Amino acid sequence: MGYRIAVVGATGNVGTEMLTILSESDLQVDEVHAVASRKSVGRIVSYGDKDLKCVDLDKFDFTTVDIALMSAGGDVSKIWSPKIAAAGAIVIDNSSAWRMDPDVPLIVPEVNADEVMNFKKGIIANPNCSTIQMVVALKPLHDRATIKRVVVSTYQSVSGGGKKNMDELWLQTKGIYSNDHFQPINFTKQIAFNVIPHIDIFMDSGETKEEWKMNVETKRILDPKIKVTATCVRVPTFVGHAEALNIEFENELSAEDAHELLRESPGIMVVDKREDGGYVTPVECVGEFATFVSRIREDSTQDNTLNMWVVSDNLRKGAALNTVQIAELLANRKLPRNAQSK
Ligand code: 11C
Repeated sequence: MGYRIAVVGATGNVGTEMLTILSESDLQVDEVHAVASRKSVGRIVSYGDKDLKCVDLDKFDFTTVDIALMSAGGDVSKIWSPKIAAAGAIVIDNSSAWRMDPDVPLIVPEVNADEVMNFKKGIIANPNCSTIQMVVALKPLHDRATIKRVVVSTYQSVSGGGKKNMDELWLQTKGIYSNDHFQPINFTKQIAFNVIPHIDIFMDSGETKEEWKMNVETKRILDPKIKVTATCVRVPTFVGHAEALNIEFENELSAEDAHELLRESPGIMVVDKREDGGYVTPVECVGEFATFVSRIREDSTQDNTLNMWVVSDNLRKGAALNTVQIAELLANRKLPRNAQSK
């Protein structure tokens, strides 16, 4: 018997990707429900070649499903994830609401799959997109040479902030060509033909919450001893986040060995030819499942240190794909059906 799954936030950037990836997954699925806020009730979304009509979150009976894939934002998750868990379904939540809760596992299947069943509250958290692609790339290197410190600069696409941010980039870009000036709405500055070193709110330390997340989430998922310092930047691309990493190790690791190691590691595609175009850029990763690693090289200014470039589809591995992979992990570990189903 297959699982019954609800996708909550089914009309959003990530929700629609969850439905697509779920329809292509090996997961045994009997039923899928598209659940959304009241304003989207009745909207049609695609699940493979089927159409699903969105049903109202306020009215949906979660005792009828085994797993809820949530991508409805932190505020909705804080209210709804405990209610859904109380109805007996396991919640896999894409928001930041539960990531630091010690009773909620924070999972990247390639890195810490074994922690997935420790869901004491019935909730499992999906990390931030920029963290996921970084830890997938760091894990094999850490296992081999023990990472001490990572300095990361991100180049994050506007889709990380949702459809409204994609619309703003599009309209502002057109507006600049047609002299029809479009003031920033969702961004703090013009995003078209510009870059903005500010994602999420400012913290007391002066770093942004996106930068803080990369640090604390990496510690939780990979190793609390690793130091991470980040500068997160929004760039005018639609989908795909890129990251420049500088990684300092306890032990020696050559660029050549890192290249070989990464080539054999799960979820990673190494594209690294030292020639024109011998690396991956965000437009090439769109729709792909892999985390791409390019430009692996030794840092000549410091011992035991490598630089590399990491690119991934933030809506897929950074969000929907990782969530579906967590559901697959649960299925592989024989998650029982919802005990509250009649
Ligand atoms: C962005 N990384 O690119 C963010 C989106 O904590 O899940 C995801 C925010 C989060 O804007």
